[in-house]
Amino acid sequence: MNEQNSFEDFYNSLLAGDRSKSSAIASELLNYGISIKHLYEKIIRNSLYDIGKMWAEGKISVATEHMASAIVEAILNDQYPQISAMTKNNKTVIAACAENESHQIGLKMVADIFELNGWDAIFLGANTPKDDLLNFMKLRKPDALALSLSLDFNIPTINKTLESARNSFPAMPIIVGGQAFSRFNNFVLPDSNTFLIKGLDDVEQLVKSFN
Ligand code: B12
Repeated sequence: MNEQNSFEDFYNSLLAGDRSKSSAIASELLNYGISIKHLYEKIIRNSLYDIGKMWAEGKISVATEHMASAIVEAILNDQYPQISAMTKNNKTVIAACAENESHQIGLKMVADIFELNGWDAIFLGANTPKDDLLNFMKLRKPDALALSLSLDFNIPTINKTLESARNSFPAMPIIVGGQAFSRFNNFVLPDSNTFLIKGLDDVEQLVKSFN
């Protein structure tokens, strides 16, 4: 297997809207023995980052970007049977994007890493209103909360969510991540049980420390 060729084939098949070829490349890579984390970051995430650049430069349309992200979401969902087949540890994480945040693919990858490590991940996805999230958490009593943010101008919004979650759940681990935090360098973690994590290796390491 040549990883660079696989990356280029995957990227091109996303741009062409070829769902079956994109899906076949992902399956071949997993059959070849690469890990889910590697597939997610080196092939899928990096393809979307390049697609984001093309979109920002006006070289591809919004429609093409939507098509590519829809194919990616389908491929992530296709992985669920192997991801959830682990022994469960009776722990639950709630995974949500902050209010006004529509970028949910990275968060879905994070939820899958929790699942791979025996957790149940309740994936709420994009644009989760703060009060609804809090009410849902009170109902489901999770063991951890994972919050994702891609847009740096949404930092004040996530701060309000963090404050409310911490008031209601004083000891619960809260994990935040997403591209907003690499662009906004002044983010201050509110307490020692809130973790700012960049990539899936670090997510897995942290999750293992909770098990
Ligand atoms: C697809 C996409 C969309 C889709 C999202 C669809 C979906 N279902 O998620 C849609 C069309 C909704 C969208 C909308 C917009 N988008 Co957009 N989008 C993208 C694109 C191309 C890919 C996003 C993605 O999935 N990346 C791949 C994932 C896997 O990467 P990731 O999110 O970084 O996740 C990784 C880590 O960050 C981390 N992580 C992520 N979340 C979490 C959470 C936790 C707890 C942890 C620990 C880790 C973690 O783990 C992941 C694996 O490594 C990006 C380009 C890019 N650079 O990403 C632009 C991009 C993010 N979008 C951008 C913009 C500007 C917008 C819009 C404002 C455009 C507009 N004018 O309407 C809107 C905003 C809507 C909103 N309110 O949120 C800009 C943001 C620029 C900035 N400075 O903030 C980008 C960078 C494009 C660009 N080059 O300009 N977008």
